[in-house]
Amino acid sequence: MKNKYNPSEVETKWQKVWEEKKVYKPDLKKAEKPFYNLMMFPYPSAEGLHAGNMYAFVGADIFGRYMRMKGHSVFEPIGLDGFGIHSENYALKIGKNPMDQAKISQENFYNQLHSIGNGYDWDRTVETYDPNYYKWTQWLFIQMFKKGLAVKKKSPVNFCPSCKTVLADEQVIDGKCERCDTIVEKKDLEQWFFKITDYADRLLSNIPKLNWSEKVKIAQTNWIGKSEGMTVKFRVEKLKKEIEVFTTRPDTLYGTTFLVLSPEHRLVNFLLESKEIKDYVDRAVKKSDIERQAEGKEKTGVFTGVYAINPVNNEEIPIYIADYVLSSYGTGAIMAVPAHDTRDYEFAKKYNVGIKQVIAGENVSKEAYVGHGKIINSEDLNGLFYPKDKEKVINILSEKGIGKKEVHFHLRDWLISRQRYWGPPIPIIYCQKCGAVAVPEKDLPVKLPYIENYKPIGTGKSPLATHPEFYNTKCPECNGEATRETDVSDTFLDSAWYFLRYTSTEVKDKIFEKEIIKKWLPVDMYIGGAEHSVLHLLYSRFMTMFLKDLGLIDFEEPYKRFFAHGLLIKEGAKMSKSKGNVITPDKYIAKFGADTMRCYLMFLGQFSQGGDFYDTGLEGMNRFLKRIWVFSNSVLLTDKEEDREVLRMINKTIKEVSKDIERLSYNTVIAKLMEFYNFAVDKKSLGKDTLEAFLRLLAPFAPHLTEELYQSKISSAKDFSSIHSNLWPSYEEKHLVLNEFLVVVQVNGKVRDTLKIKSKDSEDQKTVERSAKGSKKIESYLKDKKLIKTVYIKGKIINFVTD
Ligand code: ANZ
Ligand code: ZN
Repeated sequence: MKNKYNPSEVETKWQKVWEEKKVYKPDLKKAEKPFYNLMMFPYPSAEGLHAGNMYAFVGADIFGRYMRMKGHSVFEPIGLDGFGIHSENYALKIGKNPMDQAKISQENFYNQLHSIGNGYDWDRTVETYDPNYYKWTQWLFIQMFKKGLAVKKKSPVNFCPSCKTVLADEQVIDGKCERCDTIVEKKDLEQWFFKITDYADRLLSNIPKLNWSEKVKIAQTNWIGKSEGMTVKFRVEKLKKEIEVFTTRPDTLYGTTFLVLSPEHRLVNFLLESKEIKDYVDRAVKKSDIERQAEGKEKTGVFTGVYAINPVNNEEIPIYIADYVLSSYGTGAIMAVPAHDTRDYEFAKKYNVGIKQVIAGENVSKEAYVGHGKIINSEDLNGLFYPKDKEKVINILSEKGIGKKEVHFHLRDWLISRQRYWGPPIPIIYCQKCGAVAVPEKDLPVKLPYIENYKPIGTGKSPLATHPEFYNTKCPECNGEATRETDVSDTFLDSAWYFLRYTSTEVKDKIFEKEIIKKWLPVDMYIGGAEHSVLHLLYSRFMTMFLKDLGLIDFEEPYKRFFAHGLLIKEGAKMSKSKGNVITPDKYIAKFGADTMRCYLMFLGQFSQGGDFYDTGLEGMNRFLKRIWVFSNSVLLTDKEEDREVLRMINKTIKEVSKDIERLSYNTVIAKLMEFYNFAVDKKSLGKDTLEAFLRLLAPFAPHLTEELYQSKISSAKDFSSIHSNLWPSYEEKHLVLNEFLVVVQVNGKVRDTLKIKSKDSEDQKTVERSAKGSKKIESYLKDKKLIKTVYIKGKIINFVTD
C-alpha cells in the first residue's frame, strides 16, 4: 500500500475492474429484487457534461448505490437525448452538420460520464438519433395514428421567426421562444397532434396515488386544469343566432352585464360593421395568447353595437369583442360578470358597462368581489351559497333548460410536428388516392437522410421538403405515386418512452421485451429536475397509459417515486452560457479526483434545494478524503471486542446515515461521517468491523476511495467482491444507549467540577449526590456551608445551593 492518496490512479483502476466484473450490470432476466434507478435523460449542451448535470447524476447514483448495497439488483442506465432543436441549434451555430456533430458530442459526453464514477450499465445506452431507437419512436407514432390519436389539423401555432420553427405552448415563455428569446408569432399551419386531451381525466385522477412531492403533483394538476361549469346560450335577435359561453360560475348568471367574444370567434365576421371594429380585430389576432392574457395588462376591446338576451331574466346586454378572451379555450366567448370577476371588472370600469352584485360580501364599488358568499339578486337562486351549492345551481339551471353541465380542461393536444431537420421523420405517406397512410412497420425506420442544407428554411416546411429523393415514394396501399411527410417529430416524444427501451436495447424486432418490462417496471426511483415536472412527466405518463391500452404493458404510471433535485448555481448566479459561468467538472476531477468532486457537490446543501459552487470549496473536501486515506492506512485494526463508546458512535452513525440517505439528505450524511471521523481519528486502534462499516457508509459518495481501502484493509475474500455489491451495515439499538454521562457539578450555579456517571447510576439522585460530594473540589466549596437544597437535572447537571 502506497502512502499517498492518488485519486486518478485509484479511480481509473477501479472503474476498469467494475466494468470487467460487471458490478453494475444486473442480469435483467434473472435478477432478484430488481430496483430500477433512473435519472433523467440528458440532452447535453455544447460543453457536454457540466457540473449541474454531474450534480444531478451523482445524487441519483448515490441512491442507486445505496439500494444495491441494501441487497437489490439495481439497474441504472444512461443515454443521450441527442435529437432535437437543442443539439441542432448548437450544430447550426458552429456550422457543423448535426449528424456529424452528434458523434463527436456522444464520445465526449460518454467519456466525461465515465469519469464521474457512477454505477451505470454501459451495455445498455440509448441514443435517440440511433435508427435502432427512432425506429420505435416512429412505430409509436404509427400506433397512435392507427388508434386515431395522431391527427393532422390546421391550427394557429406558435412560430419562432428566428428558430424558424413551430413551438409547443410550453416552449413559449412570456411570449418568447424559450431557446432564443425571440417574440413568438402566430401562424396558421397544418400540424400533427397527439390527442393527449383524450387522456386528461385519467392523467388527472391518478395523481393523488403517486408517491411524488406535492409540488410536482400540484404543477401537473394545474397544467391539466380541470374546470367544471356550464355552457349557456345567449340569443342574438339581430343576427338570428346564439352565442354559447363557458362559465365556471353559473351562480353569477344574473350578474352578467355583457358578453365578450374573442377576436377569432366565428360570429365576429357578422359584426364587422365599422372600421374601428375591423382594425381592433386585425390587431388583436396577431398577438400571442400569453401577451393577451398577461396580468396587469390594460384591457382593450370594442363594442359591436349589437345586444344579446340573458336567458335567466331576458335582459338585453351589450356584446363586446376583446382580446382577453381566447379563442382556444371554452367556447371562445364569455359572459362577463364584472361584480365578481377581476378582468371583467377592469373592462366594465374602462368601458362604462353596468356592474351588478349577485354574491353577498364586500362592496363592489372599488373592486370585484371574488370571495364566497350568499347568492342575492338572483330570483330562485337567492339564498344558495357559492361555492357550496354549485352543484345545486347547475341542476336548477339545467332543469330550466338554461344551460348544460360541462367540464373543460386547460390541457391542449400535444403538438408533435416540427419543421426542422434534426429529428425522426414522421412515418406518414400522402397519396392522392388513399390520403394519409402509415408507413408499413416492415419499412421502419424511415431513415433521416444525411443532407447538406439542413438549415431551417422558414417557409413553414422542413428542410427535408427540398429533397425529392427523400420524399418521393410509392403509396404502400395502391403503389401509386406518393410523397412522404417531411416534418420530424418533437424531442419530447423521444424522451417520453426511453426508460422502456433501456431494458431492451439489444432487441431488434420489437419495441421492448415484455418479460423484462414486467420484472423491472414501473421505475422505482426517478430523479430529475423540477423544470420537467410538468411536460416530460406528463408526456411519459400519457405514453405509458397508451401502451397499457395497447396491451403491451400492465401498468399505467411509469414512475413509482419521483424526486426533484435542486439546481446548482455558481457563486450566487444561475449557471448559464450567456453569463459565461458554466463549469465543466473535468478540470476538477483531473485535479482532485471524482470522489472529491462527488462529495463536494453533495455537501453544498440539501439535494432537493441545490447548492452554490465555489472553486475554493473543493480543497477542504479533498483534505477530508486524504485524511480518511491516511487514517485507514495507519490505524491498527483489531478483531478484539470494540470499545463501548466507539460502538455507540458507529451504530449511531449507521442509523442516522441510513435514514438520511432514504430521504436523499446527502449533505447531512457527509456531516455525520465527518463527525465520526473526528471522533475516531485520535484512536490508536480500531475494530476492523468499525472501519468496514464506516467505509461502507461512505461508499456511495466516494466509490473509488472506499473500494481501494476496503480491498486493501478489510476484505479477505479470495474472489473479488466489491464493496458496492456488499451489504449495507446494520446497527443495533442496544449499542445506542449512552454508557456514561458527563454530569456538571455546580455550587450556587457556578460550575465547579464534572463527574463521569454510569448510565444506570444517573437515574438515582442520591447516588449522583454522593459521588459529587465525594469530589475533593466540591468538598472544599461545601465546607462550613449549610446546604439549602440540591437540584438535579438528570444526566446533566447537579447544583448545590448553600446559604
Ligand atoms: C363568468 C364568470 C364569473 C367567470 C365569475 C369567472 C368568474 P377556468 O377556471 O380557467 O376554466 N373564460 C371562459 N372561457 C374563456 C376564454 N376563452 N378566454 C378567457 N376567459 C374565459 O376559467 C373559466 C372562466 O374563465 C369562465 O367563468 C369565464 O369567466 C372565463 F365571477 O364566467 B367565468
Ligand atoms: Zn395510395
